[in-house]
Amino acid sequence: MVKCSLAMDIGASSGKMFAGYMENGKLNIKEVHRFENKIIKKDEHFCWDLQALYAEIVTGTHVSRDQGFTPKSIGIDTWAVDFVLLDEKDELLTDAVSYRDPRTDGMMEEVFQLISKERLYLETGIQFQKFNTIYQLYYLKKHHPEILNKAKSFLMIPDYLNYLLTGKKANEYTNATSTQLVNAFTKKWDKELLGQLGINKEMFMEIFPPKSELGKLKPELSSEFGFDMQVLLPATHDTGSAVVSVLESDDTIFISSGTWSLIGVENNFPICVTKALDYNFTNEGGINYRFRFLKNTMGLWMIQEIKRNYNDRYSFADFAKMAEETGDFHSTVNVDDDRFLKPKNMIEEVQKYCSETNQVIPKTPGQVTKCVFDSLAKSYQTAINQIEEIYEKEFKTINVIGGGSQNEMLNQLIADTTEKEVFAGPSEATAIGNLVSQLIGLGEIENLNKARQIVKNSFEMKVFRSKHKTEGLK
Ligand code: LFR
Repeated sequence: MVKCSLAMDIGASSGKMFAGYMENGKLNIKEVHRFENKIIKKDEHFCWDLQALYAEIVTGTHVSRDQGFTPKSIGIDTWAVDFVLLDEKDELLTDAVSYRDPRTDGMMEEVFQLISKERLYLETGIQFQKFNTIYQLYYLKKHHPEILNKAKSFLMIPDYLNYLLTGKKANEYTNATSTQLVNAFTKKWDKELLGQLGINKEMFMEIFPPKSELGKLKPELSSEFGFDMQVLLPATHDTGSAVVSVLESDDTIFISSGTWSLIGVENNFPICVTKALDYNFTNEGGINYRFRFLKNTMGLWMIQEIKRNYNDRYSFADFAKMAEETGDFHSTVNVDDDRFLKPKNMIEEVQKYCSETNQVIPKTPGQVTKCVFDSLAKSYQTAINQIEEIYEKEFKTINVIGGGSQNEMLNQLIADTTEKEVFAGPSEATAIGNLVSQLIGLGEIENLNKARQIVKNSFEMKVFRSKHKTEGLK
């Protein structure tokens, strides 16, 4: 039996469990379980199926044991902003409504009537997205005050899954910052903001930073598994865990590429200058109270939806190949337009956009995906220009991490568009970041710096250089 830690990394489209352990100074990871995650419709709302996700955590833990691992600890990360509310008996008062549900339409503007945009930004450092928790809670306040009145505990998705494992209720720091309700300087719930919104402050739990030990499994679970393990907090916001795996360098911009593309740099302090507000950059809380200064831009969600709209006839690799073979096709869309958040049919939405903007309408699967890839690269370029403008400096390299880093066509396109050197990998950055945070918590890795060196030495990276630059050198 190999002693390990388990990382449960749940994204919007799939969940994966990895067993990780150190061997000869390197981190080994093994995928032990994988499953699909998707949004389901419940009472007119788009929701996540939390009971199914919990069942997958239990299954994955059993499987890890069957594959010869003895887990010492487990850490869970998921997407951000979504939550559930519990009543005084710790029963669920709400479904886990997805951030893609239109219930928050118009809520941001209503909140701005109570608290100015500038003040919200100066205190929280968080970018404005209509689905942030603050606007979801405001929707409840407006349309279902009876639910908010009964709520005794506010738990975000990983907090709730941790609660099911341990019986302990706590809010984890990195994910809590995505609510836009945590003060960027005190790192605590901003009671003044909550007061102004008229939202019950008492339901928020104590905030614990990554690397904290939450507790052991509930007795019934440890007897079911036949072993006990610690539930440790990684950065429970997946992007927070992913960025633990980036190259430590002052010259590098990261792109965490998955359902979303998160483009930015890491700092020791939040940057809340006017330009950052104008460009809608965020300062999300990270491990060791670092801040991710980044822009949330559209990611592979559009491709995931296009794949679904073609009835899963093609794989992601097929799409990349077809796009590459498409050749001369140059229509692009503004990927960050809200119309692409949850359209009825992504292919039709892309076609409609091209038609409305008098461009050639993409018809074949290759044309549709080439249009999306080109548009993504264009949006990355804009975000990078904005970072360089705010920093008043040029960054030399880009580190693409996450599942999207396996898309060689997109990597090359990023290198060609930005004329920067692109380092691609690790593709499992989130699970790796989750694991090394646990290992720091357990005292098996000294600190974050050491963890980043270990990641760099343990996983391969591919380099992509601009074709224009290379041709210029010949
Ligand atoms: C990525 C991510 C982003 C967050 C979005 C919605 O998976 O966590 O960081 O803005 O999902 O929660």
